[in-house]
Amino acid sequence: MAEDWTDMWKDLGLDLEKHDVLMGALGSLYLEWFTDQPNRPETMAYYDFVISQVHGLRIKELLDHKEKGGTVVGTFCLFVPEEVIVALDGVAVGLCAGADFSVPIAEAELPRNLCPLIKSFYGFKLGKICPYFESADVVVGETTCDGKKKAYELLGKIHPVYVMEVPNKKGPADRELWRAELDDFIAAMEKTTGNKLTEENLAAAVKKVNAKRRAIRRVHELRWNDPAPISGKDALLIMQISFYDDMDRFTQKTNEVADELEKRVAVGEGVFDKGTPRLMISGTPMAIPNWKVHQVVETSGAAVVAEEMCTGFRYYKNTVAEDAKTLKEMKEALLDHYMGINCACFTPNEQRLEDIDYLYKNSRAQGIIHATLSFCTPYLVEQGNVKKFTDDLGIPMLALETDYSDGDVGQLKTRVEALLEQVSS
Ligand code: BJ8
Repeated sequence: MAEDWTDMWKDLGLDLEKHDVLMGALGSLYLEWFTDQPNRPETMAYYDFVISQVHGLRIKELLDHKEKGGTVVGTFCLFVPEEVIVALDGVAVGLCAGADFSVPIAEAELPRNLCPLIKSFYGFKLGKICPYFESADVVVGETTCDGKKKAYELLGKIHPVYVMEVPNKKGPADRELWRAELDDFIAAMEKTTGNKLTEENLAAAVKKVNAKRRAIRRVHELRWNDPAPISGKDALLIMQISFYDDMDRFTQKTNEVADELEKRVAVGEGVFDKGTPRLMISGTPMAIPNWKVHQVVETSGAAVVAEEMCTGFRYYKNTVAEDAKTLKEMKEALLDHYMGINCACFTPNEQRLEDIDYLYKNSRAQGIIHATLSFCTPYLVEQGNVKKFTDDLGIPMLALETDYSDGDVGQLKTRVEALLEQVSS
């Protein structure tokens, strides 16, 4: 019989009524969009289990960790150095930020014309519907965009928040700023966790996080084959779950998926027919349960074979150097890694175009969808650079701006179909 987690949710102070509605909707959507995909890799059963327990067993694990003296740290951005959190015996969890359900709750306090990711996470806290939020000892925010920066100010009034200042450029002075921010962050996390950062615990944490990044990369690169051995939707799901799950278990299970996919590739087995049109998606991150664009593409006769986004290539592209010996060298290696994330919050951000080029060619995509969350100024403005770049190379590109509602699904489908006509002509 399925475990009843109601008492745990009550103890966390969740609004049970709202939480039930959310979980009911998530469950039906998942069944409809994921479990019925034809010829799914068998190893995806683990991720089905994780989703079935996303607010149950995993939350129990986090609470057990806290009971043993550990810390839970909530995050929303790749810039928060998870290696430091792990080294100090903390668990980093990506907080709920991808559901339309919590957006109207946030709109009681936030403007309507604001990115849905921000409204979603703020609504989850305000409405008391996210057990990850309620389990987090502290939320670490960042100054990557104005909306988030100001929302953390409000969030700080209802939850413990620590904000890192992320530079806007990548010059020497910016590196200095980020170095000071990293030092302050380490000091703050040492205080929160009661542990001290050492060469040993940081080296072990770097190896652990690198192993996770490499496992995801294995799965994502196997999609470069034709036929793709796994759907884009499942590859995105694995990426999204990487922000929640126990790290060692996730790495092991994701390597098992990669092993299965390698066998499929060896015999030419795929989830789509060989020759199915291949699209790459580039843009803002897609937090659970934001699967809309992938669903539209993969029900329109195409496969998503790569994501140039933080829930994709930007996360696993680089690992942190493992050969640093002293704490000082290790911190420099962390700086190198984090300054290498090509987010649109930087200006200029030309290296993102190199990433797009690399991923497009290697994944053997035939077109690009630039997908941006509504009101995300950095990515919407940068879209112009991407368009010019793809036009110069003769790459078909579709620019989409969308939110978490399903009101535009029909229109998205029509536009994706038009892109596919262009791809196959
Ligand atoms: S490193 S992409 S995760 S900032 S919240 S910028 S969508 S308006 S999420 Fe991001 Fe870190 Fe960069 Fe990646 Fe736009 Fe919305 Fe801001 Fe957003």
